[in-house]
Order: sequence, then C-alpha cells, then structure tokens
Amino acid sequence: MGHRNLVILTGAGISAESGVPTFRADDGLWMGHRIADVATPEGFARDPARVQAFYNDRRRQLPTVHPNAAHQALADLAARWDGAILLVTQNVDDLHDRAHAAIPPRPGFGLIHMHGELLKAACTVTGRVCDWPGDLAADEPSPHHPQGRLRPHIVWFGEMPLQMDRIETALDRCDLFVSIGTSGAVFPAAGFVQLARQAGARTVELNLEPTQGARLFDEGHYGPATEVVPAFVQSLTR
Ligand code: BV8
Repeated sequence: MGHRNLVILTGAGISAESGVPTFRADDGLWMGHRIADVATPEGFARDPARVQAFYNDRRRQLPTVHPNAAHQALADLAARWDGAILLVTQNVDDLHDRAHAAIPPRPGFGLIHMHGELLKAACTVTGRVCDWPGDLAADEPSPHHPQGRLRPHIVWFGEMPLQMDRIETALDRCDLFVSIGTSGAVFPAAGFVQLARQAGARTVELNLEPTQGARLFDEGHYGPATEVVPAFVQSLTR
C-alpha cells in the first residue's frame, strides 16, 4: 500500500546503542536520580544546582556519542520519501539532527523535539530560547532579561510539550505512524498511536521488545533499533 504521510515518534531506545542511557532502566531511577528531583519545575526551584548539574553531565556527553544506523536509516528515508514525514522525538540529544544534517532531507520533512533540546537554554522570564552547548551555572544570568536566569530548554513533567498543534495536525493526516524505541510511559506522546488509529493510519511499533501498549499497534518488529529500523525502512522503500 503506497503510504504518503508518515509520522515517526522516537524515544530513548533509538539512542541506546549510541551509548545514551534510557530513562526507565531496571532500578527505576534515572541515572541515580528521582525524576521529581531533576525533571520537574519544582525540583528546579528547590535545588537549581542539582538540576543544572544533571543536565550539564548529559550535555557534556553529547560530543562523545554519535548517530547510529537507526538514526541514519531515518535520515536516508527522509532524503528519498516523496510524501510528508514528521519526525517527532522525545529525546533531547542531537543525534537525529546530526544524522539529517549529513543527508539533506527533501521538502515535506520536519523534525520536532517535543521535550526540548539539551544544547539549548531558555530564559526564565521571557521564555526565549538560545543555543547553549556549555554548562549552565545554578544561577546563570539570562542575556534576554536583567532579572532572568537560564534553565535547560527541556520540557519537565507538568509542563506542556512543544509544538503539539503541529504534531496533532500531522497525526490527523497521517496514513502511517511508526513508534520507535519508546516505552509509551509518558503522555501525551504515549497517546499518539490512538490519534493515528483514529485517522485511519497503519500503526507500527519498532522496539527492543513489545511494550505495554503493543496491542494498540497493527504490527510490531522487535530487536535492537540498529537492526529493526533499517530493515523496516528498506521494506518501505522497496
Ligand atoms: C503534560 C524531558 C500537561 C526530561 C521528559 C495522562 C495519564 C497519566 C499521566 C499523564 C497524562 N498526561 C500527562 C501526564 C503527566 C506526565 C506523564 O506522562 N507522566 C507519566 C510518568 C505517567 N506527562 C507530563 O507531565 C507531560 N506534560 O502532560 O503537560 C499540561 C497541560 C496544560 C498545561 C501545562 C501542562 C510532559 C512529559 C515530558 C516530561 N519530560 N523528558 C529529560 O529528557 O531530561 S519525559 C522522558 O520520558 C524523556 O523525554 C523520554 O524520552 C520520555 C519517554 O521515555 P522513553 O523515551 O520511552 O524512554 P524509556 O526509557 O521509558 O523507554 C526506552 C524504550 O526503548 C523501552 O521501551 C526499551 O525497551 C527500548 N529500548 C532500549 N534499548 C533499545 C530499545 N529499543 C530499540 N533498540 C534498543 N537498543
């Protein structure tokens, strides 16, 4: 069946083989931290130094990791696909960005970091976002407002994910929805498969193993992303 409008959702699993830790490892902690302490506005207000250090550590890791075959396969697809592709990632690393920079995508492609980006910072007063590859101090002054501070440009729990209107419009129009490397534990991303089904799209899950929401998908292909994603992309473009 010739698909035209594709929405792809990725999560931490697509970056796992690049060496970026996923969120819900067995110990339930997130790299030794409770989510409430490092990924909520309340945690940031309570202890900004701890939260900045958590993101500084992850930002510093980025130059040491690289896009893997799964990121590459999606970039190859975007370069060849003659319909629309919206790639929505929950990841805050820049691995998709780097993979797509190497192979310029065709028109009709979009990449959205719905939970923000590690390499950007936001002003606490104006909300303005700027590139920020280095560390952020606990009380980093904002260049955008005299009373402002800079926080990580990250969507924390309890905050609204980014570009939701654009994402929901694309889901409404899609005829193929592919979820890659996400546990489906976090909303609203976990609800996207339902929106795609309501739009009549074919829904596919690519993951290391079936997730809690596997039954919501028309089909699933399981294994490491660096194997299942290139194979799936090949099946689409055969
Ligand atoms: C909001 C930024 C409203 C931080 C993150 C409805 C029901 C219940 C709860 C809620 C609901 N609606 C909202 C909520 C509350 C909450 C929520 O969902 N809570 C959960 C815990 C129940 N959601 C929110 O708060 C969201 N905001 O709804 O706002 C609102 C409305 C009006 C006005 C204001 C606000 C905001 C959620 C965003 C939180 N921020 N990240 C950071 O990254 O530092 S979420 C965090 O989890 C990451 O972004 C991560 O990407 C995301 C999801 O995790 P996954 O990516 O799936 O990673 P995980 O480790 O879980 O899974 C990895 C998967 O990969 C596994 O399946 C594994 O099998 C697989 N895998 C591993 N290795 C491989 C592999 N697959 C393939 N190959 C491999 N090699």
